[in-house]
Amino acid sequence: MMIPTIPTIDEILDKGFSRGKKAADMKRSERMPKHIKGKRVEEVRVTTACQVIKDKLKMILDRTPEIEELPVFYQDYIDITVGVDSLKQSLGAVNWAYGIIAQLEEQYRQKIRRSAPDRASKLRKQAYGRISSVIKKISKDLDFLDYAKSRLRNMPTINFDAKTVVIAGFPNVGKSTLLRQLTSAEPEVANYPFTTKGIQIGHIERHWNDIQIIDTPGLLDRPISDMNDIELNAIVALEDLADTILFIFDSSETCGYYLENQYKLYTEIKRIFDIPFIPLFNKIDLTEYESKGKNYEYIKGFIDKTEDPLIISAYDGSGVEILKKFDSIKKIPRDEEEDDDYY
Ligand SMILES: Nc1nc2c(ncn2[C@@H]2O[C@H](COP(=O)(O)OP(=O)(O)OP(=O)(O)O)[C@@H](O)[C@H]2O)c(=O)[nH]1
Ligand SMILES: [Mg+2]
Repeated sequence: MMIPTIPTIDEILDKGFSRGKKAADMKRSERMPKHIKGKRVEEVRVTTACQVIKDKLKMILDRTPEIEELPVFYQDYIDITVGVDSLKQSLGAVNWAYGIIAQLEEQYRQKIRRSAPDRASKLRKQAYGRISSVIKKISKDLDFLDYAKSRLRNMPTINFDAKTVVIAGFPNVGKSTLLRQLTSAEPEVANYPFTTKGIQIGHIERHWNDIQIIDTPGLLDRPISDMNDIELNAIVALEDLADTILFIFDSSETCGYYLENQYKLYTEIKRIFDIPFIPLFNKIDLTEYESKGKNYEYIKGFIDKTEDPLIISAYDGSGVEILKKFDSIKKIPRDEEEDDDYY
């Protein structure tokens, strides 16, 4: 998705110059007075090379979508992954090169036309030198675009019409396990934190409605400004996509984090996002909560502090209970179209 295949500077120049040479050879085989032909050959060599190079650059610009026209989620995703400013800067450089090559094409076409026949080939060489140096100047930008292409290759495909549940919580609490339970998606599950680094999506159908369930990387209870890029993926999904947040607690604390810290994150996220929440206490099978044994009071303390929580083990078939909660989800309108139309 997103960015087309990016040629290297050598590919661009080789292609341009070899096509220029071919066009010159063709011209040379035409019947024409000699003193005119020499100049025509060089002229066509320069203009063909420029056109081929311009086409290559234009292809990059045309096939890369306007970043501002993308849904906000994609803009934020690109920003976290490669940086919107860097991407724009590199595209700007390609556009700059396109403009300069177009100028050189026109400039040298005229110069060669007006030159003495024996100077034409010298002018052509001069043009080639200048073309090469322009393309070499955008070498780093082409490298960056190629890097951006590979980083954005796995950009998730979002259905912006579907009602969307975003699963959030501390690392290792069972978010991906739950997504696997609820949908046919197969996110990686592992017994260590930060297994999920990007965004995973599963779909279910409820009463003919598509519900999109998004699994996110784990969050820690720290300010957004201290979060790493992996965590920011989760924040962006909450901010741009969530119609409901399914917040997972690990009631067994086997994830390695205290319920107290998990609860702090829960209240913090609740404070930031004005979105309905479904709190869910997971891994109850690892506790003695149900038999009212050890730690019962401790866990109950947290359960009682949350509103209408679900208490489950993602391992058993507790999906139905959760799905029922999804029936009341309402799509939250987001102001993607805050542009000119209204003014
Ligand atoms: N016993 C038990 N283990 C569970 C339950 N849910 C998840 N686990 C285990 O907990 C570990 C973490 O599960 P994941 O689904 O990878 O957790 P996550 O929240 O997606 O983790 P990150 O992506 O790293 O943030 C895995 O070893 C799971 O098998 C549960 O209900 N009961
Ligand atoms: Mg995960």
